[in-house]
Amino acid sequence: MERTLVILKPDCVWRGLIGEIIKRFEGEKFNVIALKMFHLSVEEAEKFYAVHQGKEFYERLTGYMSSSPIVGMVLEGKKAVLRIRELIGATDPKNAIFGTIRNKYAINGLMNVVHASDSLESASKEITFFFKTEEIFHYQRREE
Ligand code: FUP
Repeated sequence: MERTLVILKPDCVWRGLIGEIIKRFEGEKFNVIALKMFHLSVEEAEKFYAVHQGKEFYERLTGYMSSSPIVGMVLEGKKAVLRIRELIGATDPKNAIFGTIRNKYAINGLMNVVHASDSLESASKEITFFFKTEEIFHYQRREE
């Protein structure tokens, strides 16, 4: 089992897509094991996206991510990091494969509905950024 960090971005929240996107993840047998709403400060967004510091979209990205509430969650499941990245699709919706979340819902390469960790290493760092150990749970999926 792997864990990955997912953020439902401002455009997901303000368009009322929170439930829709979580439904997609749960439908693919991922368990939501932590869930919280945040309104990041610019400084927090800058820290979270520090890896992109210096890129031309950095200010736009950190300004956007701190502009309104977001939802952070930890998803658990088999090959979660890779499979969630496949489910969300390419950064720019023009390049996202048909049927992926970003292909269906993203407005553009910035307002692209979801963030998901891109490696096990970043998943671990990003989960720690948003959640304390005691805010993360574990349970078995039962279908009955
Ligand atoms: P992704 O992992 O698919 O979210 O994409 P990146 O880590 O490359 O980029 C993180 C975020 O930066 C994107 F979700 C949106 C923003 N971004 C842009 O606004 N323009 C770009 O050209 C690339 C990324």
